[in-house]
Amino acid sequence: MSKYLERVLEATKAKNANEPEFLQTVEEVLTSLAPVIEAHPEYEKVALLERMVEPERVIEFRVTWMDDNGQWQVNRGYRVQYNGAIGPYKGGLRFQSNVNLSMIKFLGFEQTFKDALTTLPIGGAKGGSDFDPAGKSDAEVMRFCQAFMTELYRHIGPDVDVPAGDMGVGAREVGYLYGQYRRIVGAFKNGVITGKGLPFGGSLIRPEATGYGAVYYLNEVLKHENDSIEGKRIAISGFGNVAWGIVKKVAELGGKVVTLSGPDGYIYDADGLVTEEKIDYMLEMRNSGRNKVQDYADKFGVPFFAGEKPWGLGSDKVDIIMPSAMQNDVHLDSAKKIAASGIKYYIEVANMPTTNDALEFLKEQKHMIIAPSKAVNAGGVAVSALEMSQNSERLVWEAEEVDAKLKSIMKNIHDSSAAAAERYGLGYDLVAGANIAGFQKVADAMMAQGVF
Ligand code: 2IT
Repeated sequence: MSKYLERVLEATKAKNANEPEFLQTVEEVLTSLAPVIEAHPEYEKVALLERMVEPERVIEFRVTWMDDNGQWQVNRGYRVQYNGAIGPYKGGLRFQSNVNLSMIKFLGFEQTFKDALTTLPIGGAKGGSDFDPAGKSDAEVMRFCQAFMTELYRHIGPDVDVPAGDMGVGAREVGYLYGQYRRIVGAFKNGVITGKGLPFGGSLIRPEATGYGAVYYLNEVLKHENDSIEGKRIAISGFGNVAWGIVKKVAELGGKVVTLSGPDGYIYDADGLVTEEKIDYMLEMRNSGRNKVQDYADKFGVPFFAGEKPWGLGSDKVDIIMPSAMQNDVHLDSAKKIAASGIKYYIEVANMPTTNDALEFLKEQKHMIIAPSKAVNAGGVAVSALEMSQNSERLVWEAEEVDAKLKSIMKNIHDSSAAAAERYGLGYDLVAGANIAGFQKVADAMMAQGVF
């Protein structure tokens, strides 16, 4: 590692010592950039890395709303506008009780490189609140979203910053957020937020996009290995929107997802989630707000493993692993089980689902192929960018058109990541390749625009 890279990494650690998740992603990304920084001594003079790790702007605000008992509640809201070199800031909002600045900064940093990888003109941002919609009434969620947007509206706009959903922010929340924006501003403003409902500027395929995109990316990996998805058994975690998209596309292509997980444990369905009834039941489970995957086991009579994650299954049961739930879902002990199982494909889907030591360990396994989330899950934000295009054109594209674009974007992300790694003599290293390809585009844009 070059002296410059080392110095920036150490300084970032010292400056953000109380932000562990943020430091985790900075360390992961910067470490894999070593050969690029070596090849570009001109970056040091203009403090490129120092500028890249520092968000352009952090907005933190109070959100006051009234609960159903007439009691006022106060939450904290965030929007981190990380890097706008490539286009308007773009990234989701996460509503969950554990949201803090470290989490939003980690997600915003990742988002910057992910958005660059899509090749579409979008910068990186993330936002959210420590408000948890689970267990709240519909009216409470609406009042919270209205209060949140009453502050956020002044910081966003179609040429400035275009938010979307993330965990805890689905179609319902996006609707309420957009409604309040429209009430305040009194104009469509090209939709201003993506993931909208179809009647008011939403894009076909956006709900499916993250999951579909992940499977399209997986397909490119399998093609590279002269392999196919036909008959493959896939273990995923989570059972939310992203998991649903994966399950649907995998079933359509002749594979089968055999696990789902929730905070309560995981289910194993040897027949696979391949029927319409099972796939639709995922939506029911999510909409129930119970947040229990055991409901699936009870309904379909399959085994449920309380308090466990689906990472202990052997290669007699699973061919591909796709962590699709949340950050730091796979620790070193799970990584060791996965490596020992002989399973070949480890395809990250959720943002930063693997701890750094676990990821390092998995990358060392010669029999395995590891794909990184910032590439694999980029289909979601890519279709968000397509929603922005449709909104600015005042058109709605057909599902087939959006899907075809999504497919070609995912292929491009895979191919450009593989090529970037090749260029630096790293072989088929999709993790380093995604970091390098994403970084290079952001770096080129920042270099071209001068120092500020
Ligand atoms: O992590 C992500 O890429 C998202 N939550 C989607 C962001 C977006 O703008 O669609």
